[in-house]
Amino acid sequence: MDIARTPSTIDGNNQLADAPPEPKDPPVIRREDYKPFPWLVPQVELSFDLGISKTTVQAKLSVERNPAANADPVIHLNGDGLQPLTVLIDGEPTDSWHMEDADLLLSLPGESHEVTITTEIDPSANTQLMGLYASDGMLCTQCEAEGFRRITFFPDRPDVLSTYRVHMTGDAEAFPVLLCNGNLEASGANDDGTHWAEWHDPWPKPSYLFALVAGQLVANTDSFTTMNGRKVTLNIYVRDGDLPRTGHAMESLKKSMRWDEKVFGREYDLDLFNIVAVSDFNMGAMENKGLNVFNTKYVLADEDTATDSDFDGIEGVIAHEYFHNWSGNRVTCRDWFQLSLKEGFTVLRDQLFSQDMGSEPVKRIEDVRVLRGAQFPEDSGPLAHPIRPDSYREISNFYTATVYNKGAEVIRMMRTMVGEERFRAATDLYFDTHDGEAATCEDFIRAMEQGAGIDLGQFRLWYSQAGTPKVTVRLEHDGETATLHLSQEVPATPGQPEKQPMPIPLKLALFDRETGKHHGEQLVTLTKAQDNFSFAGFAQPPVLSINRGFSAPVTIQRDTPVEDLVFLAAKDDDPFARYEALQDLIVSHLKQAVDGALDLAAMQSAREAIARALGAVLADDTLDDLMRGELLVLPSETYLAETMLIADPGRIHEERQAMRAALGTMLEAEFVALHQRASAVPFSLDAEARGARKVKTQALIYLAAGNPELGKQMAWAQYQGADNMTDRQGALMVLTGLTGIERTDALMDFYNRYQGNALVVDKWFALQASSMHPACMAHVESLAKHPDFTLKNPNRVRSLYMAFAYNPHAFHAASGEGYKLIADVILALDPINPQTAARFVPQLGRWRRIEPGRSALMKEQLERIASAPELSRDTYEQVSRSLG
Ligand code: 0A1
Ligand code: ZN
Repeated sequence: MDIARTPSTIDGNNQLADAPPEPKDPPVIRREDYKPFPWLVPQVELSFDLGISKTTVQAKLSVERNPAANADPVIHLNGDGLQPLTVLIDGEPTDSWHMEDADLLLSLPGESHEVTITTEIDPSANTQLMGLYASDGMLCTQCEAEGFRRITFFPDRPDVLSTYRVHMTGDAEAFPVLLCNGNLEASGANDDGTHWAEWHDPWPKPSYLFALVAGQLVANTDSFTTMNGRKVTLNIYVRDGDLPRTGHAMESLKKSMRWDEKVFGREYDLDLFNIVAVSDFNMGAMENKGLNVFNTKYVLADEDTATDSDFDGIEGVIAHEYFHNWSGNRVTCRDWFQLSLKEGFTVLRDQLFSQDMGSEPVKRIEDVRVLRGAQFPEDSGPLAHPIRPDSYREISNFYTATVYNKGAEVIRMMRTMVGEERFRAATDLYFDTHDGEAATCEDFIRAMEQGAGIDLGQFRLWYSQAGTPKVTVRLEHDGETATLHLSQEVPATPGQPEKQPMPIPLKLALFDRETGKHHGEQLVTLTKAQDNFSFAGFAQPPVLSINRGFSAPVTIQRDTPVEDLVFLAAKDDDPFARYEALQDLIVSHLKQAVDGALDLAAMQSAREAIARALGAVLADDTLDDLMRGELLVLPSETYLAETMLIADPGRIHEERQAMRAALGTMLEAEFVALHQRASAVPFSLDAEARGARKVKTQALIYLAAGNPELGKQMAWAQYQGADNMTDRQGALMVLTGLTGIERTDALMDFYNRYQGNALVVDKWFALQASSMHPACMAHVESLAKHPDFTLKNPNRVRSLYMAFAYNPHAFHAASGEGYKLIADVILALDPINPQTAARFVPQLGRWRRIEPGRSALMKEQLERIASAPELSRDTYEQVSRSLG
């Protein structure tokens, strides 16, 4: 049972209260109902007596009436699964409190008081990993969004800001390291084998940014001197044996700190910045003030155990959490509906950082791929919501690609419209104006308007309307003039049947066919449902390149002539547009193929055109290999399905694989040559060597599809000769999709080599669960019985089951067994870790967009979950929205 819904049985007079009926429907929280909290809590003193299975918490809150709110003599303190052991007002025991569900309500007679409450928790029983929990013998916390109420009773909402003083005591052997937010002010040993530490965080913060860690940890220590000369000690705490794998994270942290000073003028504000890596964590990482807690996946890396993309992931997540120190911590959110205020902005900041650290176009393509693969499907399904949602039942369900990634795109559009300089002026104004406050998206927009001098009246629709706008494009040519006809439609989404036109900034260029050149990129903003834009001086019809750099998160509908796509794929000077043309060429062909609209001859000639375009990519020596590798990646099956009203995942898989095989055959010699050339580049972490590794595995993927025997031989050779994880994993991925002894041998070798390294064993599970092998489902079923598998560790659960759920050919098996398997996982995981369980629901929630046979089977599984007697709020909300 979800503890949050456990009826309360005690009140302040220690009498048994009537248990209220179990709420069938968890309540809906609405944005429009926001009210400031009647009490301020300027200071908090916490005292922890730490133990793995019993931790005692004493919380002393100084509270005073909030002059900006309606007075209320009762202070409402949230709790989740807690019982108060003692309640004191101004040091005196009181019985003027009672429980309301899981919360504690306390009557306060005066204007200001000191409230002291003692609670006791069992971290070892906390499998949700929210609040204080045990991981591998250490204790750590996760408080965003509503975990603090599982530690002590508190107004657990982001607009209540307090300074924290924390005293922690624990066994010196079990917990030699005691960490909390802010600065360590004192520490010492007791006679009984325990020791203690006292931490003080001078910056007022909401409870979701509280963190505490206690355990046997070692640190990689370094330092950073800020632009104004503050010397900051940096620590990355890990398990003893992991220290040699923290170097990349530390370098990433120092780069992030320097970059935020240079690009956003943001300086770090404490003398200490600590990061702790834990292996049990629901998400990627958490930006707690001065004490970031990270999933080990986003800290630990070396060339033997991490791929190039793992290295990039670490750099990006370290930056993301560090950047939150300003966008999130110094300026926080008023309420959880404003989540995109900190997340959308921080994702944009980390994207811009990664663009600057590596290849700008490659990073842009990757980010757009994520948006299309994860956010577009969300925006077109039953879980669609605006980047600033209007309601929720469980806020954990709104840490979504929409709030994060579309949120970043929305701010990126503002930046595109005003330019970098004015954007910086606006972000400076935002930080200056709202420093120390709990702000709203509206505050951000207003700072943007004032600081950058732009009217965002209509643009606000991007915050309130869900759905990916569809822009239809037609180019007409008459005499000397080219006329662009644009129209837009924002699709209906749940709760939003009618939509208004939004401002859509589109970067475009018109190319002269003869010279292959254009007269400069332009920005047009479509603000109406329909509009025309004329361009003079074109004696011949130009070739249109539109939504360059993906300037707006929309889909473009256009019947672009194949020769124009081929032209752009070869000549566009915007690398993103070049990628896009190639993708369009492939997507439009595959859509026709899936529809059965092509006879043999048409199929052959379309594949030849694509092979020519890819051949040009292979031969183009102006491209670096990182970009070449990017251009070779085929549109995903999920994205292809998204471009169709109703998708047949089986047909999509067949046609995409058949095309890949045809390309592998037609370009066999070129791919073999590419693989040979790239294999000669020695290992290093520079762009050239990384590019070489990327194209090497891409070549193997095509070769394995076209000529499995050759692909197998080459992959096996790459596997055996690999001196780094990128090559080894790439080869193993290809082998895992094939049959034969090499597959078995390589998988066994990989497991034996890395047994005991949890992050690499995760890869081993994930490779098999995401493989192209026809028996993937059977493999997953048997891996679930592997001694290394557990439902208790979110990384392991994701490596097996999330990989499977996002492996279309396996998940969408026509028999429906894939759906059943995921529904079983949801039901088994829900009582253990509801947050992670609920994250599987969206895949089943796609049922309305899938062909009727499978659709019915998906819905059936959703209904089976819905009828389970006790569902968490998390899963209940996702399932009911998916069926609604
Ligand atoms: N604020 C974090 C994300 C995060 C959210 C909830 C968590 O609880 C399970 C953990 C992390 C970020 O954006 O990185
Ligand atoms: Zn974040």
